[in-house]
Amino acid sequence: MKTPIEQYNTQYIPTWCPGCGNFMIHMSLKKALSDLEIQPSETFISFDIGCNGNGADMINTYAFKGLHGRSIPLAIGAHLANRDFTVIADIGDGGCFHEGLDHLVHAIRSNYDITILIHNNRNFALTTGQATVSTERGRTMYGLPDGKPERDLDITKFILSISPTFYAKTFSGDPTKLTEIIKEGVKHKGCSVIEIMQLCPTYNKEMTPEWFKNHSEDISNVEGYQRESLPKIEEFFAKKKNDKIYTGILCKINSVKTFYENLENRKGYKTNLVEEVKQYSIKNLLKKFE
Ligand SMILES: Cc1ncc(C[n+]2csc(CCOP(=O)(O)OP(=O)(O)O)c2C)c(N)n1
Ligand code: SF4
Repeated sequence: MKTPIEQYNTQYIPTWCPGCGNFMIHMSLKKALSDLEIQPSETFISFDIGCNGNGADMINTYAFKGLHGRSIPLAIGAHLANRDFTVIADIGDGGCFHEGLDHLVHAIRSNYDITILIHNNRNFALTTGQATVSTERGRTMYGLPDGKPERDLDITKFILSISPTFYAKTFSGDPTKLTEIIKEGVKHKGCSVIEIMQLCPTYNKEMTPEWFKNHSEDISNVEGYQRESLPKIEEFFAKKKNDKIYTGILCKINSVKTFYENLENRKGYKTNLVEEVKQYSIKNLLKKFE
């Protein structure tokens, strides 16, 4: 059944700052689900803590807002309970690369069939702009009047080093491309990581649309780039000498089984865990606590 985009709207009004990239990310997510004809009642999104997570009230799907850095394990749990659902984890760069970094690593490594949307605004925004691992070294941030002292982490190389089966990098200021990438990520069988460079005009003033245009290039412009070969991709980024941000689908590997497909004890099961647990009564177990 066709899913009009309005079906994903709620009565709540966003409180994001004017010009915040979260508006476009939300709109693109709704458009992608609508284009894919995925019903709100067939979608689960786990939201993180942060400005990104404030979107939880503004999209009409099943949603859960957990602790900071934990939206990925919540999504994994929901997916394993009911694999008929489209499951998405929404998270900021602070939650993803600090509080919840271990969850990102294991989600990718295990290849759970979920989509992870990382809102990378290069700071902890909700708590008024502290430095994250993706804030440029030397940048003056809240609590760091002399600039961020730590070395940078190259997020792209880091994610590629965990052997993702789908990794894309894109920009909140280009909703058309963002929508297409979300659609590809949701369709991919396995863990799809979509890192969205997100406009945050309040605490990341340098990253304007103009700045992004001058500092990025679509990977499809790179002749001979092979997004299906991890060794070739890693070689490309290892040799990269410029400071360009490459966008688009950087990696798409279809030959790796998902976590569930590798589970020997679930082979042949046609049912989902949510249906199976209904067959068990926990009355006797509860009696112990009476
Ligand atoms: C475990 C834990 N650590 C820290 C906090 C405080 N905290 C709440 S929101 C936030 C910033 C969130 O930054 P990010 O995840 O990048 O999301 P953004 O606000 O930038 O969208 C922090 C540090 C918390 N709530 N829980
Ligand atoms: S602080 Fe930044 S991320 Fe948060 S709502 Fe404002 S512009 Fe958006």
